[in-house]
Amino acid sequence: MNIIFDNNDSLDFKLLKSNYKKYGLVIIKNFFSDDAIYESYDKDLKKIIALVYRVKKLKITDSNKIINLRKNAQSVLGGILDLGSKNNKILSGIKLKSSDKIVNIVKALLGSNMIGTMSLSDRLIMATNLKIENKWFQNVHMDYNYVMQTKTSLTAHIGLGSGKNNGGVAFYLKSHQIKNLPLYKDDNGFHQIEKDFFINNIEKKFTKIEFLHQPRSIIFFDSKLLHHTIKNNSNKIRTAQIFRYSDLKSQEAIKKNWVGVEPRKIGDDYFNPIKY
Ligand SMILES: O=C(O)CCC(=O)C(=O)O
Repeated sequence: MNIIFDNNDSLDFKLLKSNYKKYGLVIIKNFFSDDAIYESYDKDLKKIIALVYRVKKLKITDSNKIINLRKNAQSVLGGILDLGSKNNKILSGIKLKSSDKIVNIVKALLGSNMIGTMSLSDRLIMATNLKIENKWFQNVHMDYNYVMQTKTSLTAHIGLGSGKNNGGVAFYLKSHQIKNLPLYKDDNGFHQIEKDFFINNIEKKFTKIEFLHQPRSIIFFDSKLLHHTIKNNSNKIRTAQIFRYSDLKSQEAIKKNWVGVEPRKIGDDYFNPIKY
């Protein structure tokens, strides 16, 4: 099994593709070991945090800047996370999303030279070890249900920041091959897998791997691959950026006129849209 690669190995796109097809994912450590576009986005995120501390009068009860925002200024942190999400609104983030380094691998994995993205599909994560994070905890799911448009699509999950091994993502290898997953929507609108099916047909049958957060790494995974968040139990922030890509030439995308899910409301708290 070869799922985890290192950017120091010369990357063989054919090998990446055959493993991606088989297991539903490939992970490349140190992918951004020397990458000005990545650095620029990572720096911008830090600058935005520094900016809000300069210009807003924030209550300070924790020395960690992001934990402090989570504790004392939810809407400020929500606004920052929203800048990197649904869809990314920071130019250095948009540049990273469309950088050749990423897109060339996406083209190879999806087998297409016409790559697009889906509405609502970017997500910036700054996960602390606070209990409130449970609100955004992603239980076992596939991304396709949330982005739609086409199953010929993938998620790129990028490790940012400096914290390491502070939570991460777990994947059920080969689960992208499951047909007709029985799902229901829970009270929060999340797609849950029927419990018995999950225990008997997923937990018992598919191998799970856990990839703990590593800055500068990238994970490419099929949007049908089942995965879940691993909680951050450390006092270091887990900063990650998710970008999603699709094959605009796929039959499904064309049939649907490329429609995916539509953006709903703005802000971290979807049920309380910002008032003007
Ligand atoms: O917590 C993570 O990094 C994974 C999040 C996730 O699975 C998602 O947003 O679809």
